[in-house]
Amino acid sequence: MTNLSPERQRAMLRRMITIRRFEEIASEKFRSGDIYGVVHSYAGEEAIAVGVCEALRDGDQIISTHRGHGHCIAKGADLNRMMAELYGRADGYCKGKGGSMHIADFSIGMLGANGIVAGGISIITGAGLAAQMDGNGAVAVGFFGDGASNAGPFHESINIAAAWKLPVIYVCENNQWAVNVPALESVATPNVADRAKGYGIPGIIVDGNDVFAVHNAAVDAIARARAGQGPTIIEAKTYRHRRHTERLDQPDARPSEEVNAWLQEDKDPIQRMITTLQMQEDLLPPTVLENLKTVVENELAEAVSFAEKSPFPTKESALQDVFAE
Ligand SMILES: Cc1ncc(C[n+]2csc(CCOP(=O)(O)OP(=O)(O)O)c2C)c(N)n1
Ligand SMILES: [Mg+2]
Repeated sequence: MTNLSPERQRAMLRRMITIRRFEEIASEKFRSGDIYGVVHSYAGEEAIAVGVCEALRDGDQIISTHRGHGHCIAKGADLNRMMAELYGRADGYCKGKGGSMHIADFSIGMLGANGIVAGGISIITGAGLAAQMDGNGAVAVGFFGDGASNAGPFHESINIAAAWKLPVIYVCENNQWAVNVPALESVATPNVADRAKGYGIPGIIVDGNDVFAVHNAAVDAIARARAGQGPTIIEAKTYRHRRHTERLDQPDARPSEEVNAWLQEDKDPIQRMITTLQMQEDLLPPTVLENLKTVVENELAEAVSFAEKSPFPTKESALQDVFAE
């Protein structure tokens, strides 16, 4: 349960639907050849980005992964510039030269998606150290996958963050697979959060498809970090709806019964939130839900049209922005 106001709950639902529709459109436009590079869909994991980011305030920072669109949207990134970047256009976040895995917006505290698995974990630990040194009360949140939790940066970063009591929240999105490798085969403990004991910090396991459970866990971990008590690992159990990437030649090793079970309404994070809201009188009348979906649809149609109208970067711009001034 939650004590969030009805307005905030509806705003969270709207963000989750925006992420889902953004991903559906990105998949479609990838298949039609309009989007270049790669696209890793966040569909099915929306409750994690939205539940956590709703607990943050301005000045807090996050870092993302190769599966980064949901984190960008949850932190308030501009949909037009995101879509234009996927389209490889000059008005995109990286002027069309980065694509899906390089979107960042420092003005909203989004330090970037990242193509290096676990690469973001050390960067966000540095952001936590900076916040501690500045004494500004800000926190830093690092999102990463189950696969990333087996890489060196996870262990090195969390060790030092725990020793120095840095204000960092490590959010493991355990979608149970790293490309085609099941977490059960590659993670030595049953839960990633169990590893927190080894660093002397709390390790919390939540249902990552329950936006309120995620939000409550984030509120507690953030309060702890702001109070100078150090980092927390939150492990959110979830599942990705689509295969690892949209690339057409990529196989999906996941058993189809397993995938189908996670696609059902009772597991879907958006449908679950809608059901919860509708159980409370007047929180989400059908007309309000329809209206909300229409607003999202219009925003995304506008983003696609913005991307389509934006020019490709010029040849001359290829070597610009390579080195810092
Ligand atoms: C350092 C590094 N090694 C390998 C890869 C290739 N790679 C891309 S995504 C991925 C799996 C990541 O799995 P996980 O962390 O669970 O995230 P998920 O894709 O499930 O969200 C791998 C191995 C990479 N990008 N970077
Ligand atoms: Mg994974």
